[in-house]
Amino acid sequence: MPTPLERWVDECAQLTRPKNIHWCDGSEAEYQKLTKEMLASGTLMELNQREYPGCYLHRSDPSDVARTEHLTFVCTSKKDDAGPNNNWMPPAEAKEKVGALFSGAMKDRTMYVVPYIMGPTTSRYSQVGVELTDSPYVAVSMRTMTRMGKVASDRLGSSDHFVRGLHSIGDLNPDRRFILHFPEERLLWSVGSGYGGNALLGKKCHALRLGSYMAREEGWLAEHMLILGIEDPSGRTTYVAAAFPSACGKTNLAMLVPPVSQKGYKVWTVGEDIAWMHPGPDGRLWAINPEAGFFGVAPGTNMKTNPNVMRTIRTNTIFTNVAVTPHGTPYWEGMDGPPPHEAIDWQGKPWTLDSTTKAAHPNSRFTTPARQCPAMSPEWENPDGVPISAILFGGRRASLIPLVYQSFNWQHGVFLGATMASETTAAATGAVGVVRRDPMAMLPFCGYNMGDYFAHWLRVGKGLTNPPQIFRVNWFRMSPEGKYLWPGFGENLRVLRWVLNRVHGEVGAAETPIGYLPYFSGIDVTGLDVSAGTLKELLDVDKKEWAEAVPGQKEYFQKYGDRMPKELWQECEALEKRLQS
Ligand code: GTP
Ligand code: SPV
Ligand code: MN
Repeated sequence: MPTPLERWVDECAQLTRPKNIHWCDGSEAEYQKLTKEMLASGTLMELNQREYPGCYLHRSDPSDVARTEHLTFVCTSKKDDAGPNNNWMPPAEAKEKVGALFSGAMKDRTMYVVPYIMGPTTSRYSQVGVELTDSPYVAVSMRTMTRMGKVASDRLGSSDHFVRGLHSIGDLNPDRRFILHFPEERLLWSVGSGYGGNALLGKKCHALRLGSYMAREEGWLAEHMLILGIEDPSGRTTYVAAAFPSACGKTNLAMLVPPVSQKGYKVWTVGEDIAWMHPGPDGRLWAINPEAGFFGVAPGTNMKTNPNVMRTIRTNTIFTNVAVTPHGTPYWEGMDGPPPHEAIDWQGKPWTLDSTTKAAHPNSRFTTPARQCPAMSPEWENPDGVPISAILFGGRRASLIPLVYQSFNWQHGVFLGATMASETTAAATGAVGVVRRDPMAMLPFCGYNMGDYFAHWLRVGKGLTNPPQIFRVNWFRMSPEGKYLWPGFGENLRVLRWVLNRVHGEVGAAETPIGYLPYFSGIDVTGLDVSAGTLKELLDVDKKEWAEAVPGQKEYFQKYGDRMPKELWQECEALEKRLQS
């Protein structure tokens, strides 16, 4: 009797007609073999193996360098269940239309059967998925990003309970590119792209879009959040989860290195992109990182902004769309030291210091194993997860939003997350720098109607006797001259210290219409180039500006019609009232 997996592989092979089928075991030997084949075919290029052992460069198709939100669909039977936050196609229509693109798509190619686990191998919160792909780059990347191969097929056994993901790079033409989610069947179909979030199906497609859908059914949260532990000088470790939109600072914050001025503090990384959080028997929220690797933004990464990841990516890393120096080492804008006089840019073209174009693509990335990160928490693979004491929501906002403030309670905190907006970045195709609503940093990743998602957040909070405290942060507030007011990166620990103090009831706060703000003495700026005036600007709450912002929030909520929970409307009204008084 064939297993459910064997039957499904067979069905997909009938449709896509691969030349061979390779069942991935996730072994080192297999990784070496696939790498060698990709070096031979030109899919990978060797970097300087003395300086970057086991590191390779991949150049993607120039039209396939970021997530494509307009080609991403949630295919629920009812349109309203996908909500105005998602593109929608009826499942039958989607299967007919995109089935035609899959038909014969793997002719002359190998189909890799990639079983994977999202989450620590033995955790009851973890889930098995299987991705069928015709891209060896995807197969080896999945080995870095997930627990891939035999561990996963062993956990699956002959069970039918796994997320099915069918992926083909197709012809890479954006006109024939679709990223489809069928949450009712726990099924993913992705064709026409080899890019991370579109093609490594365990990540955004499974862990977030299908994950959020399952989380609502089962009473937990699947979120676009980093997870970190802060050990203070007394030896106490407090865990924080933080949602920032794509390319807004999760990886950097997750690996923060305390500056020398912050003696006795240590930050432990648990995750840097996704958190699965379950209510525990103790009434707290417990988080696991479903991933095993980092798919991080390269530009701007250096020994000052993120020394831990710079150390992580020196071995066993695939760089995608970065530039290469004549010395064979990777290069991107914002790397340490003076830029090279010449390089080969991300498209393989000669580049010099005089070039007006970027050497690396603004969304160039590294794929690297988490276990290589020197800051990895000893708890990062704990099957029970870590208990979360604080949740941060942070966007990229030049104005209005203070450096940090705290919600009055869970419901108000959900309102703070729901009204988040942020400037768009190069992580998705489209305009960069445009402020858009991005509730909980989940706009591109919530696999169902966002009105229902807000209601789910409220419900989860009600079930927690010891819920995390909720905060908003903004590292990106600017002076009228367009300069960042806050130094950011390692110095963000000073803000986290205020968060910790609030969580542990160790510091007071000013009650303002928008929430609890730090007193000026609450943020330690000793030794920083941040004047009293600048700190005042960072923490300023301009009642008039806030009053002007509320209609936009209401207009956004209006989109969700009767799916919008009344509690968040009440929060709007309460905010307006507080602003008037
Ligand atoms: P995804 O992987 O797309 O989800 O992104 P991410 O949220 O992990 O973003 P990441 O940490 O890679 O940060 C991306 C960009 O934000 C880089 O250009 C960083 O230099 C910049 N950045 C991160 N932290 C800070 C900060 O504290 N201050 C400032 N000004 N910029 C920051
Ligand atoms: C993001 O865009 O938020 C990422 C990169 O983390 S990707 O996996 O491509 O979505
Ligand atoms: Mn992300």
